[in-house]
Amino acid sequence: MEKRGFHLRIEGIKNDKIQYSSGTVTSPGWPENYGNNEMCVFKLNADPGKIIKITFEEFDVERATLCEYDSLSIMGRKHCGNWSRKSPEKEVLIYAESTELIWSTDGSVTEKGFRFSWESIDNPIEVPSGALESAAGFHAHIEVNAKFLLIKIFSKRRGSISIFL
Ligand SMILES: [Ca+2]
Repeated sequence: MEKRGFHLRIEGIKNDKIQYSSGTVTSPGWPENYGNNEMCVFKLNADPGKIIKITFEEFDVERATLCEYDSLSIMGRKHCGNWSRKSPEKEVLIYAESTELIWSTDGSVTEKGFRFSWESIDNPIEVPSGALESAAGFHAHIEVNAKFLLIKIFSKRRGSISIFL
């Protein structure tokens, strides 16, 4: 057992792959099936201030209920199967400048594996200041309309509207 553990650790160090800005990542041995007892880390580093967009082209990894045999971990979540519930979405956004994907396989049954490309993109959640200003304008507009509406209700119901004022 000790020998096996040592073997795995050496493979992990040997197979660490680091990419910057954009790239393509495949499972070991691609386009042939991946192997048994594999362990490697893919470290993706986006351009400064950007986030990571992954687009899967292929995903076929030994299926298991909890992906306990073979898996590709993205953001700490294990993925396996062949475009099944346990597989990743075709497009995955990682809201961070860098991430580590961990590939791990057990001692039997191999499949085709995976292939994806990735790129650095602007964070779509960040709202430009111009849009924020119009959002503030929209808010003021709504408030004016709401007051107008309350006045109309008030004039229809007479004194019964005091809770609004
Ligand atoms: Ca396997």
